[in-house]
Amino acid sequence: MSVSPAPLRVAVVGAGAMGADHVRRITTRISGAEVTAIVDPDTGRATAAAELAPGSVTFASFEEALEAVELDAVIIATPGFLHEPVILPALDAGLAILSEKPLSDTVESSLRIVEAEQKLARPHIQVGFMRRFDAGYLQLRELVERGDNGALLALHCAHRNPSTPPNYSESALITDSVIHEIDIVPFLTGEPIVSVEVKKPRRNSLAPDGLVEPQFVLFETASGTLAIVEISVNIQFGYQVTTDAVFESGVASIGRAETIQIASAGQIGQSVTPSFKERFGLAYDTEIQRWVDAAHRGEIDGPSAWDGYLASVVADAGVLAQQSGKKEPVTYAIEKPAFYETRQSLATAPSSATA
Ligand code: ISE
Repeated sequence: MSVSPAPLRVAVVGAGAMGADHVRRITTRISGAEVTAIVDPDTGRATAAAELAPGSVTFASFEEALEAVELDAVIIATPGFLHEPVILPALDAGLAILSEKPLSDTVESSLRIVEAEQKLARPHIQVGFMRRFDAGYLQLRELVERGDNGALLALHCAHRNPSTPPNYSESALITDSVIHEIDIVPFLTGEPIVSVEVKKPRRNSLAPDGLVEPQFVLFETASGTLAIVEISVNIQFGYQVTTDAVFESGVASIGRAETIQIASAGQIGQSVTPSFKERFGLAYDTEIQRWVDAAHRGEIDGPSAWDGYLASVVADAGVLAQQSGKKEPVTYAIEKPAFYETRQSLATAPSSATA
């Protein structure tokens, strides 16, 4: 008779919207894990999140949690600039780590993390690029790999948010939002991004003062595939992420048909998800379940810290391109270490992408 392993004891660091969402997810939908610690200097937020996870204890700092309770794993859902101070001690403690995107806020910090991780025997860090677990993106990648429609030539991506949180800056368009396309374009094409250019159309007057958006970000991959990303972050109507992939003999589209379409009273309508939490809810569930299962095996099962480092290099060039108005080359300072030579397996997903 097989005995189930003891649940992974997880600390969630950062009890804002994303952190609380993960606490709820682990407590209600994920097997093999339990939230035992919640870390947030904001006591009100920590307590509210702890109410979602019976038996969890709140702490003001990660160090306090490490000293006080036994932990196997940590989910880091704080802003990017606060990731490194949690990741480094978590690596020292040998914990399984799920760091929300971005891995960190600078290339230098991402490199320090990658270097620190390589002192261990195997990767411990998975980065929260949840789109890699979304059925549509997985089907699109399979289509590219099968080559049924010839080579992939270009991607039209739309990334639309209804509104921005406080303190959302122009660089956040790249480092907080387009960072997802920065990860998914190499995932789909199998190639690194080699240049980035940013164009700014007429400004949306509904954006907060000083925020120049929407923007169009043009990525070029090593073989010349182009990806154009419209990033609009105050578009009001809801949250929408779509991709149209142009092949030599066909077009595949994902992201438009998540919900039922209703024809009624002379109109055809479909609801739009209000935020990324609903649009990518299933992808988050799959991501966290696979991370938990992998942690029990002593592995990661998704984007690594190396992927996080690559994304931070492209994001840097993207922020430069926002300022310069020019096409900026992307230069990766180091080659991929052998330590990171494992390939993420493709999840099986129902088929709906067409070409
Ligand atoms: C947010 O942090 C996310 O990660 C969402 O997926 C993205 O669409 C949004 O623009 C970001 O602010």
